[in-house]
This record gives sequence, structure tokens and C-alpha cells, in this order.
Amino acid sequence: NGAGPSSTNDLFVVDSPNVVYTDTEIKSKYTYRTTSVTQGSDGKYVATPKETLYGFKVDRKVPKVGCMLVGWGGNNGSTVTAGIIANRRGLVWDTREGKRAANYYGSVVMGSTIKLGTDTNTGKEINIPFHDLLPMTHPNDLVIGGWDISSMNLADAMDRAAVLEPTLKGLVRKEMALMKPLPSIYYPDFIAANQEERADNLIPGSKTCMAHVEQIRKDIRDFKAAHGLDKVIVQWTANTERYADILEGVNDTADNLLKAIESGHEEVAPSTVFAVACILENAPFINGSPQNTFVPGAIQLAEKHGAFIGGDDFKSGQTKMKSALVDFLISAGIKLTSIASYNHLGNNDGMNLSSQRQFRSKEISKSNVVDDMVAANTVLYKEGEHPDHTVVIKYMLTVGDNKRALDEYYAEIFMGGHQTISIFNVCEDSLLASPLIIDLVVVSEMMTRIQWKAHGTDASDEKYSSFHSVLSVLSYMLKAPLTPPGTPVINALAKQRAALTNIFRACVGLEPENDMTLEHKLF
Ligand code: NAI
Ligand code: DG6
Repeated sequence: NGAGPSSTNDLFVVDSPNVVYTDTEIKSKYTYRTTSVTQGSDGKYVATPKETLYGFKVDRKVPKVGCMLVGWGGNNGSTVTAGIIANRRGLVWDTREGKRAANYYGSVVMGSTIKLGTDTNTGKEINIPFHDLLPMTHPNDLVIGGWDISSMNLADAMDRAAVLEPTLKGLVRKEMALMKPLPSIYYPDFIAANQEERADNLIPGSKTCMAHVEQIRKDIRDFKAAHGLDKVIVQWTANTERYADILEGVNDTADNLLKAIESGHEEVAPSTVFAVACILENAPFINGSPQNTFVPGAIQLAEKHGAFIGGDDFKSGQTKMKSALVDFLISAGIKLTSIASYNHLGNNDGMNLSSQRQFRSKEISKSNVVDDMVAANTVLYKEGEHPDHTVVIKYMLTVGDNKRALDEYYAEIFMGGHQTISIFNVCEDSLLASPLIIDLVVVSEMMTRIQWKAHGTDASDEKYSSFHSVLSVLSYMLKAPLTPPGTPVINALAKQRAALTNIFRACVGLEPENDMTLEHKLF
């Protein structure tokens, strides 16, 4: 027992009788402390502290990981690919503002730190890179591939995206020109008609069928074999689709969904076909767009197969600000009464969203992001009361990928006063989204190597299990977090980050960061 990894690159070890290191695993015993509340007939609450003992087991071997992107030739796909190549090769390029070097800014895993503890001698905080908390895969080591309905190679796709500096593009062009997306499935009714022109790289068939599922599964297996990979994570970063209708007998259960695919039902979206293929192939599948890919039948299928899924919709610029700012306002006791959010953008995503049904998917995911914060404050808001919230998106070619997000937050303050906050946020769309794609791969992969068990009286008898199929721990990176059926959705950004960091801390037997700093207050 106790600390003592025998062969490791770890930046730290935890010295505790509750943590055991072997060459292959880290095992921790962790006491999860919560408060259980009941309400009496007199309306008063009784709060009872509760302790649950868990065991966590982390597989320390970092596998060789592949990331397959659906929509690889799009703005996000080409930008994240170039970014990883540039980081891997340590590239430096000229810009009109001087030299720039590759970095992973905007990735919470690669760009942020967490507090490990307090220095015994100086009392100062010791912070370590988030990436060093657990044995995570490094993005430089990811093998990237994927599918697109457009046949363009990744070098040309990077030009089409018009995101990166020409000098940087020149350095990665040769490598990217050799990368060509695999043909994909295209059911025209699900994305905007204005996308038809790019659709020249297709698996035959314009509606759902098992052959499509099987082809995608084969593509994953072939990619894995060709690159000698241990694992593949798949992400949907293709066009936003319209919502699929939820139909009894079609997509409401796992069996019905499989039957609907077999019979070629028209209400099965391409993204759901990808999700089903990944679930059956046991490759974690993340949905970076807002549509309801995870119809009830898809969630049930994932649960049945113990496969990991996560979604929906990358949370990059405007919404990330919103989920931090609204949390601040409401928890400061300020009554937010309206949010008006306007966007205009000129990339292909914007063009697709200029179509009403695709816009509607995005409007839903961008609008529900403050619900939990409002519902939690019963002092400011009566039951059912909600701030007005409007979301507008306009396509304006000239601003390209440099989306403009204009937000007005209007709030009631002391004694009938008002506070108005206006934000003009230039969100360089793909440069904000690419690091999220990386975080989603790294965290999802890590979750495949973490297991837990409830400690009974004799801990050694219990069997370890994986986390629930729906990876709500990915919420920080996503606008409309998918959670296990029947469990609450958390949108507040700080809570999402705390859940992620504290779960990872628990895996090495560390307490949650509580910020009490009593050591500096009680002398
Ligand atoms: P994009 O339009 O540049 O790229 C999408 C790619 O998907 C295109 O190359 C298109 O040909 C391809 N595609 C369409 N249907 C396909 C299918 N069935 N199979 C394979 N490929 C298919 O869009 P971008 O900017 O890369 O964004 C991708 C998605 O991510 C969009 O849905 C967008 O709403 C979402 N998103 C983007 C964020 C950002 O900040 N960039 C943030 C949040 C979500
Ligand atoms: C309009 O906002 C276009 C969208 O695709 C966004 O660019 C994307 O969803 C990012 O949105 P946000 O709210 O996270 O900046």
C-alpha cells in the first residue's frame, strides 16, 4: 500500500494509504461526501451529511489513439488537423505581427492547470498542468482520419476554410495533401440544400440501410489496422442536421432503431447511423453539432453495448461566455431578465444554418443553456419564471470564419435599477472549436481507462464497472450536454469544470478542490 510507482513518467505521486500504484494501474479508495435532504410537513428541510466509499482503478498504459472526424474536410476538421501537425512538428511561422509558434491554447486539458495542493514549506499553491493529473494521451500522438461528403484533400480543404495563415499552410500543405476523406453517407433532407454542391464523395444510397452501418464499421476497423491503433474515437463535426422526429416504433428503442435502419426508414439521420456504427464497433462517439443524433433508441443501444457516447454541440465562443456570465450574475443575486444574442458568420456552417430547419437545431442548443442556473435560484425567480432569451444567426459571407457574436444582457438590480451588459465577441469559430475537439478525444479516451466500484464491507470482492455510457463529464466542452436519462443537465461552466477536475482527482485519491484555504484563515 501507499505511494510507489515502479516505472512511470508521472509528475507527482499521491502519498496515501488509500492510493496504490502498480506498473499497470492506479487504484484509489475515495470517500464521496454529499448531503441528503428531506422536507418535513412543516416545510423545513433536514440536511444529512452522507458518505459513500468508492474504489477507482485507472489503467496507466497510454494507448495509441486514432481520431476519426465525420466532416473531416470542413473548417473544424481541416483546422484541427493542421493544428496537430503543427504542434507535433513544433512549427514556427511568420505573420504580419511577427513569428507565431504552434500551441494548444483553448484546450482545457493542454492549456490549463489545476491546483495540486499547498507547498509544505512556503504555503504557496502548487499548480500542475491539467494534462499531468492522469496518464492522458498527448494530442501530438493522435492519428487523424475521417469521412467527408466532399472529396477534397485536406490541403485544399484548409484553403477552402480560409482560417489559417498562408505561411503556416505552406508548412503543412505537403502532408495534408496526402490526406483524403473517406466517402460518407448523404441523405439530402437532413442538411441544407445549399450543401449539395460539395457532395461528390458518397457511399452509394440516399437513405439509411444496414450496409451504411457496416461500411462505417469497416472503415473504423481498417483505420485501426492500418495505423496499428489500440482505440479509435469518432466525432461528428459535419454539418448541422435538422432534428429527426421521434417516432414510436422507429427510433424510440434500440431494437426499433436497428429495424428502422434495416427497413430504410427516412427519419434516421446520417449522424445517427454513424452513432449506431460506432456503438456497435465500441468506438466512443461524440456529437459536436446540435441535432438530436442521440434519439432514445441510440442511447438505449449505447447502454446495452456499454459503449460511450457524448454530445451535443461544441461550446466555443458565445455560449461559453454565456454559461460563465449568467452563472456569475445569478449567483451574485442579480436578476437577469433578458438575453439577446445575435451572430453573423460567413463560413460554410453559417451557410448551412441559413436554412430554417438546420437553424432551429442550433437555436435549441443555444437557448437552453441557462435553465439550470435560473431554476436553482428560487429567491430571484418564481417557479416557471425565466429570462427572455432570443438567438439570431445570420449568414454574412464577408466575415468568413470570424464569427461576430453580439450579446445584450439586461438585469434588474437594487431598488428597481438596471444593469445592461453588451458584449461584442469576435469568435474565430474553428480556432475556438479545434481545441475542444482535442479535449473531447483526450477526455473520452481517458474515461475508457477509468473504472469504479462501490466498496462494500469486503472491498476486494466487488467488481469494477465503467462509467455510464453517456459521458456527461464532457459537458464543459458542449453546449447542450447529454446526460444519462433522468439525470440533471448542468450548464454552469464552473460547475462543469469542477465535475471534470474533481472526478479525475478522485481517481488518484485526491479531495475535490474546495477553495476554503482554511490554512490561511485560521491561525
Ligand atoms: P463546415 O461546414 O466547414 O464543415 C462540415 C463538413 O461536413 C463539410 O466539409 C461537409 O462537406 C461535411 N459533411 C456534411 N454532411 C456530412 C456527412 N453526412 N458525412 C460526412 N461529412 C459531411 O462546418 P464547421 O465550421 O467545420 O462546423 C462543423 C459542425 O460543428 C457544424 O455542425 C457546426 O454547427 C458545429 N459547431 C461548430 C463550432 C465552431 O465554433 N466552429 C462550434 C459548435 C458547433
Ligand atoms: C452561429 O453561432 C454558428 C454556430 O455554429 C456557432 O459558431 C457555434 O455553434 C459556436 O457557438 P457558440 O455559441 O459556442 O459560440
